[in-house]
Amino acid sequence: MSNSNTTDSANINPVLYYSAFCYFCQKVMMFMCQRGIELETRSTSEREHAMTLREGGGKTQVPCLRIGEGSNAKWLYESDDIIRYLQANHS
Ligand SMILES: N[C@@H](CCC(=O)N[C@@H](CS)C(=O)NCC(=O)O)C(=O)O
Repeated sequence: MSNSNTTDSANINPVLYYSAFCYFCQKVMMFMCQRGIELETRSTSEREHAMTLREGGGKTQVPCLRIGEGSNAKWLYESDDIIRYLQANHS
């Protein structure tokens, strides 16, 4: 992953935005469970988290993995891409 900062964003615990009713979120969370990957998760049923996701990532689609923090944060959508990222960085 290219990053012009000295901070390695892969080392910062990502945050998973999800909805309990979303199949694609379940798929990501099942993968995490199988691999023993524990991340902070935020449900978009909480308005605050839904707004943060929309403002940061540009859309309310879930699942979305926030990688890094602040203005350096990357917002990774698409369950398959999230699983690939976790496989490479957190397995
Ligand atoms: N191709 C996406 C599909 C994700 C998707 O369709 N998410 C739905 C919930 S199951 C969603 O967030 N819909 C509301 C929205 O896009 O704002 C993936 O694999 O992650």
